[in-house]
Amino acid sequence: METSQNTEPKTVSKSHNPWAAAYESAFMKACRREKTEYTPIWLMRQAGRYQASYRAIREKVSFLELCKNPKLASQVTVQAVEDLQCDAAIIFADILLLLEPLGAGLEFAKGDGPVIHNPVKLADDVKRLRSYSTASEIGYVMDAIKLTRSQLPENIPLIGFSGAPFTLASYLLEGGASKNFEKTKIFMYKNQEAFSSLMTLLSDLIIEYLLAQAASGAQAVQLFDSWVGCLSQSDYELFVQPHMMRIITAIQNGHQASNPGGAHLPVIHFGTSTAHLLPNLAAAKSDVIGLDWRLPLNKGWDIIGTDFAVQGNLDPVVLFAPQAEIKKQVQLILDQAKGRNGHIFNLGHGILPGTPVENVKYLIEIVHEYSRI
Ligand code: 1CP
Repeated sequence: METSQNTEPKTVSKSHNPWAAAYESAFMKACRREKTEYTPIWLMRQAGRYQASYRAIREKVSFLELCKNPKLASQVTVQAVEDLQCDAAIIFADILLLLEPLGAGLEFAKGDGPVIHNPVKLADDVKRLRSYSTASEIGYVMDAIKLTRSQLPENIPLIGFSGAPFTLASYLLEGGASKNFEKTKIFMYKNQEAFSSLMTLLSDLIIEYLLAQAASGAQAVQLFDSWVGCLSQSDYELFVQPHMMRIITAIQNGHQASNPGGAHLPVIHFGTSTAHLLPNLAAAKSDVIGLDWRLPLNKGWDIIGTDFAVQGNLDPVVLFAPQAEIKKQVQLILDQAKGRNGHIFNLGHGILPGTPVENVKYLIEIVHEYSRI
């Protein structure tokens, strides 16, 4: 496998620039709300258990070993794009990797999802979390990004990502996955100062991490606030929104400062069950807002307004339906987006493990075919 010799992002110049083709891709144009010849599509969790090639690799290595091996992580990332013929790659990693160097005791237990062995229970536990440098302690993600950028076709942009602080904090406080987020909310109400310190600590790491991913070759970044929809609007405003505003501003300013005159770094701000929070998400001023399927795409877009591109919003369960139903639902979403620049097709949440591969490929084909002008 070739290793990359020249992976530093460059400003767009007239001489050959390995970043120019990705910059002019349909995905990047849609992030900038420019007109595209067809609607670009990529899928959250496009690399994963629904693919036989992924399952074959996972028979040999654990999930954490896969994430920490840049060669394998890069292979899985590129394979998904080649198989699906989608319009963007997302680096293979996990939002929870950021928690491991804090001393959280991260484990992906077989069949049970993630486990945090040292959850935060008391206000003082926040003080015991160890701050660290993302470049050195999770440098394997940056290495995987460099390698992936050198392996991907030049016109396929590479998306970097991080969990957003609330969603990451929820794993630290619950000790794993949760339905009702009681431990998270009780801690947040009881220990408001410690909760704010935790959110600040995570936000600092996220900013450093996403800027390092961009410096290594990620051309857009997504913040996954998957579980923030469990909060009321007033709690979101008080406990989360200031942190999201700080993170997105710091990423955009930090990227500009290290690449004067260079390409803007689009930020995608994603959450689920956020219909009631959309004006608050918009206040953080990302470039793109990810919408789930609970609200029609056009209604979500009307709420956030025309200053944003949108990503979404097919229900992942529709991919288990007959292809005629998939086609109908895709056409509905594309019709709702018609006449506006800046739609990136995606699911409203990640691909589910048992999804039929042929339906995922069919989805991508019909999005391209039906949206082509
Ligand atoms: O092999 C396996 O069984 C591991 C399954 C798996 C995979 C393929 C996990 C465990 N993570 C991933 C990869 C992953 N996770 C990617 C890769 C890139 C791609 O999209 O192709 C990404 C972007 C994530 C992000 C992620 N991890 C999120 C945010 C998105 C979302 O789904 O809301 C979350 C919440 C996680 C935590 C996580 N990691 C893995 C699981 C099963 C979970 C969810 C646990 C839960 O329900 O709380």
